[in-house]
Order: sequence, then C-alpha cells, then structure tokens
Amino acid sequence: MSPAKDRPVIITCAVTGSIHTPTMSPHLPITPEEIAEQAIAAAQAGAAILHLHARDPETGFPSADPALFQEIVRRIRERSDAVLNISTGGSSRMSLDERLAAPRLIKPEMCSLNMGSMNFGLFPMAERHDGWKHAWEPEFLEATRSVIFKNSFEDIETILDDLGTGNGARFELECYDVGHLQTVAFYRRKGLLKAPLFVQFVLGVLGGIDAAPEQLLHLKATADRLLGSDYQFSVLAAGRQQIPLGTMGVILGGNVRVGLEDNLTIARGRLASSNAEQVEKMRRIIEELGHRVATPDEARALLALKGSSRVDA
Ligand code: KMH
Ligand code: ZN
Repeated sequence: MSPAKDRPVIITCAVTGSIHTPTMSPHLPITPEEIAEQAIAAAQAGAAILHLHARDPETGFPSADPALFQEIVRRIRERSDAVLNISTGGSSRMSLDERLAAPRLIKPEMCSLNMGSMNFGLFPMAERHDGWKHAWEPEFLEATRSVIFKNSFEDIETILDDLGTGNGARFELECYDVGHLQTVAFYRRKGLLKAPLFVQFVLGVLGGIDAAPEQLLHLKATADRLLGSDYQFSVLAAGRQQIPLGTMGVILGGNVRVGLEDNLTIARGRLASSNAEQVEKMRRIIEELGHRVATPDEARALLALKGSSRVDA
C-alpha cells in the first residue's frame, strides 16, 4: 500500500449543535451527561475531534451557559483524550459575547470560526413535524426566515484575537460558500490565520452552497487556488448528503465531519441511534478506501494544536 493511501483521516463528530430540536429525534443528546456520553462513544468509535455545543437540560434550547460547557468538558476529559472543539457559532439567536463566553473560559485546543454572515434557513424543517415536545421549537425554526447568522469581519477578528492569539486555539474554518474562502485567504495573508489551516467545507445549509459533488469540486479548486498547500480540508454535508459527500471528500484527500448536529439519519428515512453509529459508518468507509482514522494525537500533529494540557476548565 502506498504511503498516500495509508493516510490518517480526521473524523470530527459534531455531537448536538443548535440546528435540530428535541422532537426531531429521541437520540439527540440534550443534557451535559447525554452530550458527554455520546461524545465519548463517538471518540471510541474513531472521532479524533469532538465539536461541542450545549443545550438547556430541561428544554433542549441551545445554550451558551459556560457552566454547562464546563460540565460537558469535565465529563469528556475524565474518559477521553479526543480534541475538544468548542463552537463559537452558538446559535444565530445569541450575541457574540454569549457565543464566546464558554470558549473564552475553557481555552480549548480548537474552536469553530464561521467565515461570513449569512441566511441560515431552518424553517423548512418546521413543516416536517407536528406534536412538538416544546413550544420553542417551531418558533425557533420559523425565526430563521428573518434572523441573520452574523459573522462580520469585526466578529471574526475578535475571535481570532481573543481565542487564537490570546488563548492558542486553532480553528475549524466553517466555509458555507466559495466567497468565505476569500476571507480565509485574506486573514492568511494578514498573518492572523497561520498554516496549517483546517477548512471545513459546509454544503447543504439553506443560504449557503448546495450539497452537490460539483460544488465540492468547486470549493476544493477555489481553496487550492487561494490557499495552495497551506490548508487541509474536511467535508460537512448537512442532511442526507453527509455520508456520500464526506466519502467524496476522503477520496479527494480530505477529512470528514459527521454527527447529529449536521444530520439525524444513518440511512434514508432511518434515524441514527447515536453519534457513534455515524462515526462507525464513516470509519468503515474510510478503511474500505484503504485509509485509517487519525488518532487524537495524530490530529494534534496534523493541525499543530497546542495540546490538551493547555486547556482550562
Ligand atoms: N452547524 C454547522 C453547519 C458552529 O458551531 O460554529 C456549522 C457549525 C457552526 O458547526
Ligand atoms: Zn456547531
């Protein structure tokens, strides 16, 4: 087997997010204990990086409460050395200060960094369900008709400065459209982003690029042109293209993100029973393609992370 074939592929697992709501799946983890348990199982199944959000334990509403994040992080760190990646996106209803409260405190090895403001339409999902568990769910989804997911240049610079320069975090650069790659390249030229960059190609969000193979090729060609050899990429396809486009990403030389934040199913019309089930499926595909999954320490080396001993909390 050639060295290029036997390459470690980084699986990121995004465990709960702030997109799906409790009525949509009984398997969506809500409490810190549920989020940590599913995160640990995902890491045991092969995820090197865990992308984390928190939810109100009673209602499942997306939460920015640092105490909830601290409990999640404490529980995971007791039993796993996976790389912890704390969201700075939170949800589009939170202010930037709310979004940054937990990562400022925890000082994780990685944070997400959303590379532009955009529409982020969740409202079509409101039509697919009724008999909601919580009154906030349909209202939250409908509100995305008018709410902007705000990530201005100033917001991006605040995150780069506070969490990158200040706390030594490196970033999962969430690019929802080709234009976001120009912003990555701009901050790379300015020296605020340093190689190796970890670019997450996000396809299939309503308001961003659609989840089609041609679009993934376009994203990669654009990143190759703008970023040269300074970057590694990962593929996050929302919804049922998660595994097919993730597979294409691996074939193209990239990494992959799975998890219930981005997709609730394991096959067409069948809910995933856990995050780990999606990780296991992706791992099987990676190994069938002749690669192997990266360990957390391999991911740390590939992405030049600061190491778990320099995380607070
Ligand atoms: N929800 C994903 C589409 C973040 O947390 O900062 C992107 C995301 C954003 O994970
Ligand atoms: Zn997220």
